[in-house]
Amino acid sequence: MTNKKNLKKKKITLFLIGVSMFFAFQSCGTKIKSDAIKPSLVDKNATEITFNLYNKLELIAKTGFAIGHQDATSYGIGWRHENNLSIIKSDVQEVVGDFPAVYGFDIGHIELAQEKNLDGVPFNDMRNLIIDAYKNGGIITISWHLDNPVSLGDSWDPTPAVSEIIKGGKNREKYELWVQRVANFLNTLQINGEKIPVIFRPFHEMNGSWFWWGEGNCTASNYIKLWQETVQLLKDKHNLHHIIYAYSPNKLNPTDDYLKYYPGDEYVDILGIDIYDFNNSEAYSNAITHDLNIVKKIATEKKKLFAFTETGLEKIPTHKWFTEVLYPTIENSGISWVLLWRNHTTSHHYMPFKGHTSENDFIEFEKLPKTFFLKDLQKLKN
Ligand code: BMA
Repeated sequence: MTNKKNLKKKKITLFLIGVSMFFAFQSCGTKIKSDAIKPSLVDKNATEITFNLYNKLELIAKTGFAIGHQDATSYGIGWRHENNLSIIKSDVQEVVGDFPAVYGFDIGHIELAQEKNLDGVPFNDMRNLIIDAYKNGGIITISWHLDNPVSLGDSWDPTPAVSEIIKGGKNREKYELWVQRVANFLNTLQINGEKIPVIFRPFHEMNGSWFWWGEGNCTASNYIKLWQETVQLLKDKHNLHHIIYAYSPNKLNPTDDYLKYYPGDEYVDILGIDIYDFNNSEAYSNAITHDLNIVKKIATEKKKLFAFTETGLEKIPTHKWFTEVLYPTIENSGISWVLLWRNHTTSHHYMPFKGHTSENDFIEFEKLPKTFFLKDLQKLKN
């Protein structure tokens, strides 16, 4: 008991340090406007609240890391969101009494102008859930499992397509329409006329060969062109200025170069990495330590933030996985957030839910000093 209380106290102390730092820089420059504290983003015309989001992530990383969950409020085990904003559920909330700090969403199939994303989440509900999460102080990150523009198969259809959608490619026009649909959706994420800042993480895990934009299915130089041209379309053609761009390769194989597909400092704001535990905690921890060291070194040189953009152990069969595997491995890593993947079914989920065997371990994880959930972030708000 005493131990738990001490931990909670420590968490509060860390916050107080964070909050005083926050107010310190808020008071010396009026609201993040001073050049000294304005981060250098891909979008030089990013809105003030977008710069603020980046600063908030930086502040979080100084004392801990935000806990994220993919599709946290869209569905969980045994339930789906029912378009009623007075009932916002989350498996995380049911277990620990608090929502995650980072909310992951995926806009796969927005490019096809469909009503629902690839996992059956209606885009109208997604928009409402994003607005609600942001209103409550949550951080939004969006991935895009888009279909293959050439074969019309899904993201996992490796038919080469990148060379056909970059400038000069046969399917360029179609791709520009797809990006326009992305822009249209992102543009509708607004509160009182102000657009909600979003961390966009397209074309992830490109060093693996499972997506059509991945290793072996396109060249690195074409991948880079696709990324750069996509950013240009969103930022310069569609005038989106509420986007922070995150690059996230998958776990590095021994010969992988983290920067092989890197689109350049002018096109990336946050460096990420996706690493899953395939039922081997030791290999998993070693991979995180090894890869995050590399990401941290590069991010520090580039003066950019970094994050653990996807992770999890499917079904969480390992005893005390959160407190004894994940936490000690990332405790001193310097990441801004860690995003656990979705809770789809009892055989495909990465967060515990009420009644799951790791429920108590996750309750302990929430109490640890560096894990920031939604209420912790709310204390950071000025
Ligand atoms: C994958 C799996 C798929 C899902 C996709 C996009 O990792 O969870 O079932 O469709 O993410 O959410």
